[in-house]
Amino acid sequence: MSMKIPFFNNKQSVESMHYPEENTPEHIAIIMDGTGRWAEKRGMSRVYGHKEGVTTVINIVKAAVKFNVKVLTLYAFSTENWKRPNSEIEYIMGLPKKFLNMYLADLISNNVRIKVIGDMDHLPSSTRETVQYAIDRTENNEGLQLNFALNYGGKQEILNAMKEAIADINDAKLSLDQLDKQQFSRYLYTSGMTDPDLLIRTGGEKRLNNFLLWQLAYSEFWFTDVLWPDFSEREFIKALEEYKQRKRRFGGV
Ligand code: V0D
Repeated sequence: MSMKIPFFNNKQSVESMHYPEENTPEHIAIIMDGTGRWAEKRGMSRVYGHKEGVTTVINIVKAAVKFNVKVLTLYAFSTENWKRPNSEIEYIMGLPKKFLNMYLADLISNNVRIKVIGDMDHLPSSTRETVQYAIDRTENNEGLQLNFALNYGGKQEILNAMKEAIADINDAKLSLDQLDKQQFSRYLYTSGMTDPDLLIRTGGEKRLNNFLLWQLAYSEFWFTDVLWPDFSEREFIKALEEYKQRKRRFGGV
C-alpha cells in the first residue's frame, strides 16, 4: 500500500511560488548514505531503510524543482556496492521500478528530465528497461536534470573517457593537441552539464567514495550526520543557506 504524494497541490503552481534564488547552486550532487544504518538502529532489516530512502529521494527532487536547481545528481549505487549480500542487491535493483511507478507521471508533469550516469549494461535487464523507459520518456523535458548514478565509479568513468579519447585520436577525429580539459570532459557521463557547485553527503562519513572525481574539483562540500531517510527539505535548505554564506564570505567581486 503506497500512497502517491502529489508534487504540488492544485492551488499552487510552480510559477506562482516565489523563492529567493540568489546564489542557489545550479548543480547539486548528493551521496545518499545511511539508509542501512537507519534501519539497523530500529532493529529492522537494511532494505527497510532503502525503502524509506526512496521517499526522501522524491522529497528532495521536489525541493530541487521548487528552488530552480538545474541539475541534481544522486549517488544511488556504486560499482563497489555489488559486494553487498545478494538479497540486498536484489531489493535495491527493484527500487527504480518502485520509484518510477509511483512518481514518473509527476516528474513528467514537472518537466523533469531523467538520466543515468554509470554503466547501465550490467544492471539486471528489468531495472535497465524501466530506467531506459523513463529516460526516453523524459528526454525532451527542459526542467530539472535529474541524474541517477547507477553502477557508477569515478575512476572507471575517467578511464573510459580516456580510452574513448584515445580511440578518437587513433581515428584522427581528434588531435592530441586539441585534447584539453574542456574536450576531455565531453567524454564523461556529465558531458554538457556544469560541474556540481555543491556536494552533499548524509550519514556522517566524510569521504568521496569514488563519486564524480573529475567534476567535484572545485565544488563546495557539505556534510551532515543525518541519515538519508531522515534527510528532509529543511536539511536541504540548511545546505543551500550555508552554500550562500560561503559564497558571500569568499566570493570575488
Ligand atoms: C537505495 C537511498 C531511487 C539510497 C535511495 C538501483 C540507496 C534509495 C532510485 C532510482 C535507490 C534510480 C533510477 C531511476 C529512478 C529511481 C534508486 C537505486 C537505489 C539503485 F530512474 N532510489 N534508489 N536506485 N535507493
